[in-house]
Amino acid sequence: MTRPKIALIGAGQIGGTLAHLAAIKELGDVVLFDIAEGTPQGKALDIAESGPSEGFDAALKGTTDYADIAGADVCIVTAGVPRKPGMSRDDLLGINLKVMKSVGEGIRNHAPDAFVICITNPLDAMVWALREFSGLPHNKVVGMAGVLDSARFRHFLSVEFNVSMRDVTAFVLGGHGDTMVPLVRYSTVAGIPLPDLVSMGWTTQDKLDAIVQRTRDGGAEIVGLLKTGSAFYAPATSAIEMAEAYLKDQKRLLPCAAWCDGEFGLKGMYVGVPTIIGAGGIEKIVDIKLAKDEQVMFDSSVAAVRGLVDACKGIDPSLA
Ligand code: A3D
Repeated sequence: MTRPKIALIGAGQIGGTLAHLAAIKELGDVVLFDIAEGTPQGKALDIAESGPSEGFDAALKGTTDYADIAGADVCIVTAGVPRKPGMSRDDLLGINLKVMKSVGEGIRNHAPDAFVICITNPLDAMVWALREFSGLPHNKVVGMAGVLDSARFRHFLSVEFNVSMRDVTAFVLGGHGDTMVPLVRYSTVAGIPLPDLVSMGWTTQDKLDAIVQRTRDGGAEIVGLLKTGSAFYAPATSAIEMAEAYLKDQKRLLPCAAWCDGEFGLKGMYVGVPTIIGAGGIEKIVDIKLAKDEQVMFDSSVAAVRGLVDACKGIDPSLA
């Protein structure tokens, strides 16, 4: 039996971290692709040389030739540009849309059977465009955002409650932007919902509101600190969690930007919703019922995503 093949399109900050994690976890052999000659080759060799100390068996190859991703089981896309301080994710739209066109064509021509995870921002619009350009089935193309946003929420909650983050579950839905929807009601410490923990005096509503806002601003907080780019460790870890769920048929329930065709009352669009990921890709969208205030937030997030998709159609008429 051969090892799975994982193609990473974009060998920048997230791409390099993805390659290192995939190798350490022995998820498969890794191909790092980038247009910047030398970067993918250099990172692949550097990571391969960490193998003897770490003790992993995985082959790593760096390339600028799409032919090398042939037959990939998973493609994770980070190609494009990240934010700088003062920029919103939406400011990246024009540049990254062109990148999605070339990446989509590369995947269509060389790895049409792959499970594709998009990370490039603005996420919900880019995963839509990548699906359009690649022509792959909708259940095999998904965006990573909810796992990361939920992980940030979980981290902040575990610090506030002084409990292991393993016991904190949290859910963030909607688009990956300022309008994302952290679902307080569905977030728990070992099954105890956050509103109950407020009633029990574990925290106050004001503190919880501040954590929700910090989660929404989680990406900008890191951009502000780094100044030269955006977060990459936690984004890479989140995408690896999704790739592993697919490769090992784990049937994980993870919030992802998935194609909704009726679910959540949406007809034909990508947005962050709870999904089940297994060997069939996105095997199911878990259509939870939202409370009135949650629905209002979700609707405004959906409207923001629709605006970005319309902007893509305006820039590239082939998408209209
Ligand atoms: P960076 O370190 O700049 O890496 C991007 C790489 O893409 C560079 O090495 C480029 O050379 C390469 N690239 C550019 N154009 C192409 C092309 N046409 N084909 C192949 N490669 C190309 O950025 P990064 O790794 O920090 O971030 C990558 C993307 O992820 C950005 O768009 C970020 O905004 C986004 N991001 C998303 C999240 C989410 O949660 C969704 C979180 C963090 C970053």
